[in-house]
Amino acid sequence: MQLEVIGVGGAGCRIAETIRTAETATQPFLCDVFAFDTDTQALAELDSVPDDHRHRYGAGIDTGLNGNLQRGETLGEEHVDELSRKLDAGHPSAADAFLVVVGLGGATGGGAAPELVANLQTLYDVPVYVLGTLPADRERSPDGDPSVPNDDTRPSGADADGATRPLAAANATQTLSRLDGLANAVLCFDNEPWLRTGEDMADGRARLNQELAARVEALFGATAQPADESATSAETVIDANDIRRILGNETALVSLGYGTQRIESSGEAGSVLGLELDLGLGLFGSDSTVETSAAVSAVETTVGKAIQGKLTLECERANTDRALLVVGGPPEWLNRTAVADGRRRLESATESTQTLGGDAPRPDSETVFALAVLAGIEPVDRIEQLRAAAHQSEQ
Ligand SMILES: Nc1nc2c(ncn2[C@@H]2O[C@H](COP(=O)(O)OP(=O)(O)OP(=O)(O)O)[C@@H](O)[C@H]2O)c(=O)[nH]1
Ligand SMILES: [Mg+2]
Repeated sequence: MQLEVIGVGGAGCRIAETIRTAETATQPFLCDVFAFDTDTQALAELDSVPDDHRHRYGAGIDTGLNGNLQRGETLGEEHVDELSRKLDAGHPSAADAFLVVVGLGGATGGGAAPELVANLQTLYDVPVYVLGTLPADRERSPDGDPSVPNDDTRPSGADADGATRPLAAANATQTLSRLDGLANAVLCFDNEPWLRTGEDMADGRARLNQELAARVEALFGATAQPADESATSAETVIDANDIRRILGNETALVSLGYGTQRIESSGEAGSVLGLELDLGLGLFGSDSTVETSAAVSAVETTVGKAIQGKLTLECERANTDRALLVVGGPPEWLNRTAVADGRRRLESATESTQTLGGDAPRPDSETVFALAVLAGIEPVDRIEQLRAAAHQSEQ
């Protein structure tokens, strides 16, 4: 599935750029990565987005919108055609889907996303997904998290690194409502549980963005046509249609689970470090064979982490409408039975009858990974919490 990724606002642009760096040469899945912001400096701080794929918009605004969502929405309306036209510097018509990436607590990204998504829906005939981060509680005020010292020396401008964003929860819930019925699906990443104790957004965001980008790569890279034609193809291929079916068209909220396990392969055929049991007797045959139990165990472990471990948005797994499991790694580690068992495990955890599974061979990789996509997970406690916080901030 070839993706056109469009980051809008500070978080959106940084995450879009991190997705770009997570793409591998063997599993290309990106058409283009664009970065749009009202904040000159935030845009200039990006490293790898080409100049003609970055665009600053909003005359007279230079430092972002300080969380003023109403202004963000007005600007989004006024500039949506301009932003959409900027895509012509890339290959939007070649995309199988769009991914509009925003920090839902802000004003620039959150304000523009609904307009942009609606416009892309009219201009192109492919799904438009949103990838949105939910704000952390500690952004509300410096003492929102008791573990964060109240540091009066911090800048008070909402967009300054480490500053508070008292409107973040209200912005997030409003933008989510506006996206309802416009985006085909909304992939969510909840910042709060991913930050460490005492860590603020500015300190933790690079790590969070990498965690998120790894999951995005695992999902969309799984459908990539291998750059090398001779590369091993999957036993059960996941294609763009499978992803479309699971994500759906009804603005379902989507959460991603992920697990990896490093496997130590010497790179020599038939020899796998850590399997000294072989003792040179050739017990496991030749030619890059891997002991079945080791492969089964690696798949089981990563699938367990993907299903039961920390999700990008915590939810009641049994509420999931549709689910997809991708198990990837060197082909000799992708034990078919274990991969099929993994899918059944996902089916039973989600109690969903619409569950798909497939594998993603990565011949040169040194890890086995599993990615679980849970789509249609509402109601979500965290969103209700943000609604309550938004309500409180309005009083
Ligand atoms: N995961 C992640 N979240 C971020 C990052 N930067 C900001 N956020 C979150 O995104 C929200 C919005 O921040 P920005 O993206 O900077 O806001 P913006 O769209 O630029 O809007 P304004 O600055 O208000 O004009 C914040 O409240 C944070 O919750 C980031 O790099 N990664
Ligand atoms: Mg900003």
